Amino acid sequence: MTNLVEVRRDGAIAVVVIDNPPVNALKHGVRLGLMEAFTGARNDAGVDAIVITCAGRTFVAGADITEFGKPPQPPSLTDLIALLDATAKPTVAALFGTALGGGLELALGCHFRVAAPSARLGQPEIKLGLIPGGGGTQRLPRLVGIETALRMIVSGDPIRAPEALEAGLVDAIFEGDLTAAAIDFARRAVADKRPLRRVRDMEEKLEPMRARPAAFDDLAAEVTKRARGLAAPAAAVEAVRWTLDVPIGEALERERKKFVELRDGDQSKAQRHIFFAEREAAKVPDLPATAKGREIARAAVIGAGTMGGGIAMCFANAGIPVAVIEQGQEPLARGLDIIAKNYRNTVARGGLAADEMERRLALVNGTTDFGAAADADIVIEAVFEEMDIKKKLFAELDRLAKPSAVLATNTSYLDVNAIAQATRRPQAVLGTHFFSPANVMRLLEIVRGAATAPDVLATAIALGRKLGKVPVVVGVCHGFVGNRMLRARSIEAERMLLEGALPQDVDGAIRAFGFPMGPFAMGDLAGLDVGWRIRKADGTRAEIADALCEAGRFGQKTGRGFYRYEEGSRTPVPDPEVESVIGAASARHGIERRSIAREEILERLIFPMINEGARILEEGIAARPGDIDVIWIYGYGWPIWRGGPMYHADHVGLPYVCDRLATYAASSHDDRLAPAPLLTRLASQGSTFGALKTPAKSA
Ligand code: T1G
Repeated sequence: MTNLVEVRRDGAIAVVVIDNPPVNALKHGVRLGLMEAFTGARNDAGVDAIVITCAGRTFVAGADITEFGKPPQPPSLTDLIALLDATAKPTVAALFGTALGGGLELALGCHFRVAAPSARLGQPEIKLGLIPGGGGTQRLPRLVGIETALRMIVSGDPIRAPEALEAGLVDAIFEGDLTAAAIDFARRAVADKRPLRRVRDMEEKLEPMRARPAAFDDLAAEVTKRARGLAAPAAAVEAVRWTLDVPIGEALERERKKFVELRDGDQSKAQRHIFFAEREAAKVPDLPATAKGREIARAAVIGAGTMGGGIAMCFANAGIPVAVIEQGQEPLARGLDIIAKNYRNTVARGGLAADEMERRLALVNGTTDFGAAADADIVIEAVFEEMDIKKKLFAELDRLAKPSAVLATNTSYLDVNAIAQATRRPQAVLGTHFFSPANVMRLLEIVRGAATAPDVLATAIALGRKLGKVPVVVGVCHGFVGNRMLRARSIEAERMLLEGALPQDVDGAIRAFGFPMGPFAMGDLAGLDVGWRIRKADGTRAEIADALCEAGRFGQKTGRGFYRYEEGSRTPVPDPEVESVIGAASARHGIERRSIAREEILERLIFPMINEGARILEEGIAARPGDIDVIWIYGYGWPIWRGGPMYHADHVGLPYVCDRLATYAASSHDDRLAPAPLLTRLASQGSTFGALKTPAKSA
C-alpha cells in the first residue's frame, strides 16, 4: 500500500483514506493505492462496505493537473470507477472541503455520497479548457437531472452541500465527525439491505429532457452565451447531450476521447498555464515567510466615485465594514445610490438574496466626516488622478489614521513612491490598483513602493484574496504593468489609423483574436477625455484621439467618439466624420493611406505589448512572465485560452516576434519597437519566457 492511501477497518467497514496534501489530487501514486485498496476490500469476505474519505482539509479536488501532458500511467480514474461499479458492496464517499472534478467523479462511482454542511461539489474542468473525463458528463445528469448538471459543468462553479442534497447529488449531510457518520451510514445500508444502484444505471432523471429534446437546445444556448472562442463549453454541451440518446458505455468512451483531445489542445494548455501562474503570482520572491499580514477588520475608502463605490462594495461583499468618505453630501449621495442600484440589479438578476443585499448595504457607512478614517485598518484613496491632490490627502491621512493602518492609493499610473513621501510613514503606503468595475473585475495590481514594509505587502496580498481578487505584486513605474503595456498598444493603434486603418479594422482584428472589445471601442467606453487629460498633463499627444476630444467627441458619454452611438445603445457604429478626421491627419503627415492586413494589425497591437512586457521583466517591475499574463487576463480581457501576452509570445515563437518588431521599428522609425534585450537574448538562445527563472530580472 503506498503511503498516499491507507485502509483502516471499523468492524466490517473498510475505511479508505487518501492522504496527498494539499488538495488530495488523484496523482498516479494515489490511483495505485486506491486500486489496491478497492480490490482488497472487494475481495475481503470480512468487509461488508467501503467508505472513501481523505485526510487534511478537503476531499479529492480533482485529477493532478501537473500530470497532464505527461505519458498516462495506469490505473486511470476510469479504471478505478469501473472497479467501484463492479463492487457489490455498499460504497460511501464522505465529501468535505472541495470535492471537485475527478474527485466528484470518483464519488459518482460510489453507491452513496454523504457530505459535511460546508462541502462544495463541482466539475470545474471547463476552467481548464476541459470537460469532465471520468464519467462526470454522464453520471452527474443521472443524479441531478440534465439542467442542473449542464449548468454545473458549463459554469464550472461548485454547489454547496444543502443544494447538492436537494438536487440528489448527496444522500445525507452530517455535522461533526463526517467519517464516523459515513461509517454508520454504510453499516445501516448493510443492515437495511439498501438496494445498491449504480449511478450509471439511473435513467429516471433523464426522462423529462428526453421527452422535450428541444428544451435542451434552449438550455445549451443559454449556458454557452458567454463562451465566445472557447472550445470546451460546446464540447461539454455535446457530451451531456449524449445522455439523451447514447447508451452510457459508448457515451463514456466518447467522453474520454473528447477529454483527451481537449487536454492535448492549445486552449487547455494555455488555461492550465494560467491556473498555476495565478497561484504563483501571489508568491513574492523576496517577501520573507515571516511577513505576516495585519488583520483588516475595518476599512475606509476616500472618494465615492465609480472606483471608490466599487471598492467599497468589495469590502461589503467580504463582510468587512467600510466607511465611504466624500467631500460633499451631493457626490456622497450619488455614490451611495450607485452602490445600492448595483446591488438591486444583482438581486433582480437572481445573483444575490435580498436579505444578503441589506446585510451588505448595512456594512457601507457613507460620510463626509474625514475622521471616519481614524479607526480603519486600511484606507484606500480613490480620488481624482492628480498628484498634488493625492499628496495633500496622504499628508492628511498620515496625521489622522491609526499607527497600524495601511495607507493605499488606487492610482492607475501615478508615482506611488512620491505619494508615500508625502507621509512620515512611507513604509505603510502602497498601491492597490483595482480595475473598473471594481466589484466585478478580479485583478488587483498591488504596487509595492520602495519603502513598503513586508507585512504591509503581505496584508494587501491576503486582503486581495479575501476580497475574491487575484493579487499580483508589481513595482513602481509609469502605468505599472498593465497600463504601461496598454500604452504601447495604443501608440501603435493610433499609428495604424494614420497609415490607413479605421477604428473598426483595428477593433475587429483584436476581437477576432478573442478580446471582448478593441482599443477604440474601449476608449469610447472609458471616456476619451480621461486619456486626453493625462496626455495634456504629461505633455504627450495622440493626434486623432486629441482631435476627436477637441471636437467634443468623448465616446459613449457624448454619443460620439471613435464611433457614434444611437440613443440608449452601446453598439459602436462606424462614423464617416471620424474617417474624415483620420484622413485629414494622414494628409497633414503626408501619409498615403494603405489597407493594412488583419494579421499585421494584430501583430502591431500585440508584439509591442510583449516587447514592453520584456522591459518590465528586465526592470523587475514584474517578477515573472506569468504575472504579466495573469494581469492581462484578469484586468484587460486577454482571452484566457491564449494564456496571456508572454505565454502567447512563446507560442508564436520569440525569433518571429523579434523579427517582426525589428521590421516595424524600421518602417515606423520608432526605436521603442526595437526588440528589448531580454527578448533578443531569449530568442537567440532558443529559449522562452516560460523557461525564465524567477525573478526574471536576475535570470
Ligand atoms: N492538481 C495539482 N495541483 C493542484 C490541484 C490539482 N487538481 N489543485 C490545487 N493544486 C495545488 C495548487 O497549484 C497549489 O499549489 C496548492 O494545490 C493549493 O491550491 C478527470 C481531468 C481546490 C479550490 O480544477 O480550484 O479532475 O501553489 O492555492 O485557494 O474530470 O486549488 O501551493 O504549489 O488553489 O485553497 C479539476 C483545481 C482538475 C480544481 C483549493 N479540479 N483546484 O483552493 O488552494 S481536472 C480543479 C482548485 C479533473 C477529471 C479532470 C483550488 C482548490 P502551490 P490553491 P485554495
